[in-house]
Amino acid sequence: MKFSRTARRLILGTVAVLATGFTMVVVNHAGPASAHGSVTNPPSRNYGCWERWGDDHLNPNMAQTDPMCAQAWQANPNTMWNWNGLFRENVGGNHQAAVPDGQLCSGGRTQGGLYASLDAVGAWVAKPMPNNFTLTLTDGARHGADYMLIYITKQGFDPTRQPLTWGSLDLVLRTGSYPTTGLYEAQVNAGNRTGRHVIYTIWQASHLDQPYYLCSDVTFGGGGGDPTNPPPTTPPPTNPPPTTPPPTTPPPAGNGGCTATYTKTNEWSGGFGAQVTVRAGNAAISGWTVRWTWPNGQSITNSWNASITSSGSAVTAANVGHNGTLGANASTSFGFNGSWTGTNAAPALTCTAT
Ligand SMILES: [Cu+2]
Repeated sequence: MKFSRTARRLILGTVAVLATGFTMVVVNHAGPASAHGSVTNPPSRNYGCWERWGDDHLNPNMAQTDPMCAQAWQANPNTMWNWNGLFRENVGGNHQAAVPDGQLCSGGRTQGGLYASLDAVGAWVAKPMPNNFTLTLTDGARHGADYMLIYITKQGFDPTRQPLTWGSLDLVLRTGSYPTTGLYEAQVNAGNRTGRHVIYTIWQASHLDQPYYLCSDVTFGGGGGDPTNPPPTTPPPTNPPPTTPPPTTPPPAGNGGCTATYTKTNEWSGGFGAQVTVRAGNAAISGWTVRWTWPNGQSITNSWNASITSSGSAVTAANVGHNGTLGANASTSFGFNGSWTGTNAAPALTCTAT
């Protein structure tokens, strides 16, 4: 059996938890090394914070680029190290009785309130998703699933300003059972929702009466964008084609260099999502910086997997702790959401390796 990157980081997390002593006894029925699970795509709040910042959680840039993760790390790093332990037991299927309004993302302040910071209302980094998507739950303990219940916030609800309540959710899918493979996928249809939403997943594990309560922040395309803005009078196409198709073969980079490729992944009225792929040249690199100037005054609202600073239209995106080292010809990516008006053309990128 091989140790995935996740497993290795989990072991590091275990060391960190052990170092804090008694906390682990309170929050883990079998210790983090036994690994339970969470929704990994679209990432749950604490899994996302762990994925983006786990190797770099003291980075002061987090407060600006990912403020909700910053407050969660500040409240208790174990919320992230134990991203797979957000469960209750013996609920008997009465989830709404066990988990009060305003506490949905912490499972009703389960585990002694270890996950309370996940209920904080604000601009959690949201992943752009198509309206039909595959939700993935990763279960390191292979508990299986009796079912998953997948809810999505109603159109018009603003998770950046309103606490999540049962009344703000629609149940969109109740799955059947899953065998103990450790990977549970569900095909989810978000209908014609647009803009920011929360996916709320309840995973009923099969080995015990042990449900997990998992919030994932997403944006849906197809129009709308910021829910505080009036809806567009002409609905944009549900799947706007990217204006700049990614090149099939990245241009070569010199020894020690890198290249960066911009792909607009989604666009709606006033907003868009983009991904930048960074590829090392013919030699390994230990860090990278991508720079560009927005051609149409676009601006970045939130980002992940890069440390981004802007000065006017000029943007500098540097690697974070976990994605700076790339082998020869290896690649990584970072992403962001932004806002635009008028024209939303792709910028020209430059990549500098260190
Ligand atoms: Cu478990």
